Amino acid sequence: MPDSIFSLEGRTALVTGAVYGIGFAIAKALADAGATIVFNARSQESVDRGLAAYAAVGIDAHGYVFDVTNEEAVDEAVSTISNAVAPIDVLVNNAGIIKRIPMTQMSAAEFRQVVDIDLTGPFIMSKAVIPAMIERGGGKIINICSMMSELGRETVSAYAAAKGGLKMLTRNIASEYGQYNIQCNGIGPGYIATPQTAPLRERQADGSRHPFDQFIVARTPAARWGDPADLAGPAVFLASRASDFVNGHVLYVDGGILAYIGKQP
Ligand code: NAP
Ligand code: GCO
Repeated sequence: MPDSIFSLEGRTALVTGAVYGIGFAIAKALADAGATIVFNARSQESVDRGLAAYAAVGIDAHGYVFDVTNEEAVDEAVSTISNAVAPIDVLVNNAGIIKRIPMTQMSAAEFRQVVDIDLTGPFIMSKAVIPAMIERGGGKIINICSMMSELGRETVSAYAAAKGGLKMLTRNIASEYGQYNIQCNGIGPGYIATPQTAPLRERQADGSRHPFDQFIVARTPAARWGDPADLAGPAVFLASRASDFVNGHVLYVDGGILAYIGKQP
């Protein structure tokens, strides 16, 4: 329904790192709402894999090869996309990595790599698209945050620092550019079943569930891991006119984890 406040007809969305996982699910949701989809990956092989995946669900997506930490490549890609496809109306900063290493065993280089991709990448991407959004009268930026934007846990110091920073970058972009009708919000997924969390869900040698798998199910009121499709509605909401007065907010899509002390043993 083009006149729906949730419609993305006529809008172009760039979702970073959206060949699979959460990024792909969000891009599919935005496409289903009418958006033209652009995505990136770090290799042509990955882009080709993504194009095939989108085609398989009827989406004629546009794929570009660039690393979100490479400012020159990002600036060139945003310019190319604007000319070859359309100016970017919606940016979803999804690309991200995690390293699960006890902090005292993590090298500074490993820490910097996580922060560079998960925090500096969204800065570089947002800086690249905001000037044209201002010229065009507005835009939407959605940063994919995390439970680790609010909580810590063992072995994820770099990731938590980056995602905590991403929450504040979200608030600062909202503060600095809200006057130009740019809304910058976050989505904070809970524990979602994707390749990134596969190690936390692997079956044990005896066939039992991974202890972390059991922990998350006990810690989640919904008593399940999230599916990437659970993020579809929140993403469409934050990309659409329906959220034009929502700014600097992180929408947690976590099945209730942040509200819950956890099931008693
Ligand atoms: P994923 O399965 O590991 O996918 C991450 C994607 O980002 C991959 O396509 C990856 O491409 C891409 N990427 C990584 N570094 C990149 C870079 N420098 N430039 C461009 N693309 C890059 O992760 P996911 O579970 O879908 O998570 C997506 C986002 O949600 C991440 O920001 C993650 O932190 C966040 N998140 C995940 C969960 C969860 O439970 N899964 C929960 C909360 C937040 P390659 O294939 O080339 O590596
Ligand atoms: C971990 C997980 C989490 C999820 C997500 C939770 O090792 O704890 O990977 O960090 O990826 O960020 O919201």
